[in-house]
Amino acid sequence: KPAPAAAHSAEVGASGVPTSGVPTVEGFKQAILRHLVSTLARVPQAATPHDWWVATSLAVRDSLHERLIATQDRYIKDNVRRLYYLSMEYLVGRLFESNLYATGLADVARTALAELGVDYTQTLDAELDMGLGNGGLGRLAACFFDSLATLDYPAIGYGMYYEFGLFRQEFVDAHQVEHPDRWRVFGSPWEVLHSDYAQEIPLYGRVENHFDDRGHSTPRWVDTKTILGLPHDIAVAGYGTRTVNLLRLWSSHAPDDFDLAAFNEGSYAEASRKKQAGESISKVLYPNDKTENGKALRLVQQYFFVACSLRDILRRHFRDPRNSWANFADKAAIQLNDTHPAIAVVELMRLMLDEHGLGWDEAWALTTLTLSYTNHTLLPEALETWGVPLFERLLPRHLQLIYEINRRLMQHCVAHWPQDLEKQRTCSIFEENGAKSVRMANLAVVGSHTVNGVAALHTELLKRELFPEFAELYPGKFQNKTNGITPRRWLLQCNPRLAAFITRTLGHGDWVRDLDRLRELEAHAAQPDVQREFLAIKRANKAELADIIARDCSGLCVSPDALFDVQIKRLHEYKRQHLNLLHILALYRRLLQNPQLDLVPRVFIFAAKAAPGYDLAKNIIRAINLVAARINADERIGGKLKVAFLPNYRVSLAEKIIPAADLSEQISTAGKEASGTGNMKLALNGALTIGTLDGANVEIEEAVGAENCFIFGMTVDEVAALRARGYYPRSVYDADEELRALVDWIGSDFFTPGEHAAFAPLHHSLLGGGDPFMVLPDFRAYSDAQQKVEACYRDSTQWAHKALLNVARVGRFSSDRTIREYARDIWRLPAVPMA
Ligand code: B1N
Repeated sequence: KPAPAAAHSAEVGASGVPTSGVPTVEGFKQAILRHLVSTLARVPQAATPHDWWVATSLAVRDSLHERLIATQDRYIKDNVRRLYYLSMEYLVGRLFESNLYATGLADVARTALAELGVDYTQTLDAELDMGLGNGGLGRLAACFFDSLATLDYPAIGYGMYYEFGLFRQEFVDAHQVEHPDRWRVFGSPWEVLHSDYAQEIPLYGRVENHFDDRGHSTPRWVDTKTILGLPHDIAVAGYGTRTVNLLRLWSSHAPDDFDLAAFNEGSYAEASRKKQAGESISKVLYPNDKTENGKALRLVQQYFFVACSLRDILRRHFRDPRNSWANFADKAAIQLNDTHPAIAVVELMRLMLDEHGLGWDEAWALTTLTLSYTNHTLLPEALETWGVPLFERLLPRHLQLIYEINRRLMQHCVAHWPQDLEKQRTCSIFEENGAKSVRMANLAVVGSHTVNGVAALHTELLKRELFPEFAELYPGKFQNKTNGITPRRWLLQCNPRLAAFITRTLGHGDWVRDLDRLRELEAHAAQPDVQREFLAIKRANKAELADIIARDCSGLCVSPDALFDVQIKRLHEYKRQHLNLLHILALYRRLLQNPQLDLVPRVFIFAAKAAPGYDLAKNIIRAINLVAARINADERIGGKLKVAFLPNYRVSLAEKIIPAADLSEQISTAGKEASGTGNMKLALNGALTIGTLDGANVEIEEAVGAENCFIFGMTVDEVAALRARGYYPRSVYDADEELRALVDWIGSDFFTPGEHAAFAPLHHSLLGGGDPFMVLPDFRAYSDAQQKVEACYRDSTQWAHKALLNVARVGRFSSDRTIREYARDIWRLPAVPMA
């Protein structure tokens, strides 16, 4: 739609985005005021920050939706091939600024709000994070959608519209306390509901055989209960392009007749109970990053959102008279984000066989031509399995189909390994140790044309350790796609000082859409004025973070001149926050023993949520909090060490910590972290990495150079060798006097006067519990690497040089690169640029 001439201008804004058709400041002010009055019924004088945020967001959404319609019209007209991304998690964070940047409205909005007398920062801080994910996996999906739109790939992201996202975390007496995240109780300005695309999803019931007049039987799924799925659409705009894609997130409801029947029988309570049961499916995100607990509701969630999504995909396909089953696999690529949507393999088969009358071979060919699967973890406890009885009760027809898929798979295996029962058993979709269960990973591998890992090392281990039989059975099915991060959110938006500096130094802002161009910084990295400016920017960012620390950590005062040592990620034993803690204790103890010790002042910054049922992780949080309290209050160490555990880690907090980090802690046990993406975000913002050879750290070291990061510790092979020899933490403990003192210290009541054995679970896991993640054997190497960090940091010129080289050399970790590779190698997806 052409914009009214008076309210719009065609020009290039200061942020470098073409703004043709973008409102002028005056036009945008009018739009904000119009939404304030007509949508919110508020006069400007009475408007709260939340009101301004909603009104401004709606004004931005006006441009977003115009482009969304244009994009979707084009896709429909050209009957384009689309990517359908199925993910249970989208960790989007805030949308206000990313939508401003993407629509080219950033400068206009700043000026407009200023002229209205409204504080910009307060306005964007009024937005609650859209926290529909646990961590890296969900955030990856969000970064991918930024890149998909930016690169003009037609894509729809399907997922769940949880009423409650990941819990809000508080510390009470150093304990983690969880609160529900009511992120959308007041509605979301970004959401649009299209009730005409609602879906009815059957569940439970039983399978009956129906016989035709010639005695042929066909199975029918009968006596099912019905759940209603409503699609909530969120526009995702590309940066520097007019493409706007969709996230379509489903909420669950009881169908109307549910209430009505019971209501008419005079049983209102029963009616409302059923209504609640219908709504419970999309109520809350499971907060168990990587521990599957076989809960029925989780499987119902998975099936519900997959069933809604596949029906929506088929509806769209068959709406076009040019389409049929013959070209289905040409028009749709469906990506499974881990095994969470793996039931799609079976549901797609069921739809084709039972509802569209296709034969098995054709249905299976179409299914496996369409689906592909990303594996995100090797941890055995994260591999999803569902008990057969549960499956039988929830999805009886699907269970039958899995039996048939497995029967054919086993035929294939027997033909391939006639003598090797063990290999046949390993490939089976059914696990038969005692209670029988369905292995979703095997189902996903068998039902997909491509399986990918998320970093080079992880993909190698995937082929070598997790799926060696499948790698042999299906050579060529496995690929690597190293993760990436969007440079829009993780540099341009979160670090405006560094972003502007890079643009000034390079003489262009092209790096925002082509991150490899950061390489041009290398030529400037040795210049003293460039280094000075980089350090000044880092210091300014650290000063801002210091204010947040004071606000969120009960007034804790930290100096922006100290080294900011940052570990921010989910709390997990394999990520080894407790290794970091041991090092903090080592420094503290060295200082107590020698108060004159010349130590570089450090602020240790943590942020991490623990799964609510993960007791050891919660004990580690408590230990860090209580050690922090003791150290922060100890005047003997002259403020040389501070420990800040920021509560409620989330995307919007990461955006404030990452620009202020000097050192990036990536210290997982080798072989356990599939990739990591925080490692990429921190390096991109000029933090040096201290890390193990795990996940994408390996590729980060390759990219930035071994001399520009601090790699330490056992390799995957060394971990395996030690385990094979027999690892006894006691022997490491006995051999290292300092380490022994530190472990004993944790076991003592020193940090919890009056409370006995507060850290007993942590202490036990390190020693008596066998130290499953090999913290002790990596401690000395870690401590030595930390001393190198310290020496390097004293020479600020050298430090700035290395940091700048990190920024210059991590361009390949842009999710734009990742998405181009998926589009080329897995999805065969052409870009469709909007004119
Ligand atoms: O996925 C990220 C990787 O960068 C991380 O290394 C990896 O740990 C993370 C079950 C998961 N793997 N598995 C999960 C999340 C939720 C859940 O319910 C598993 N998350 C990862 C992106 O590739």
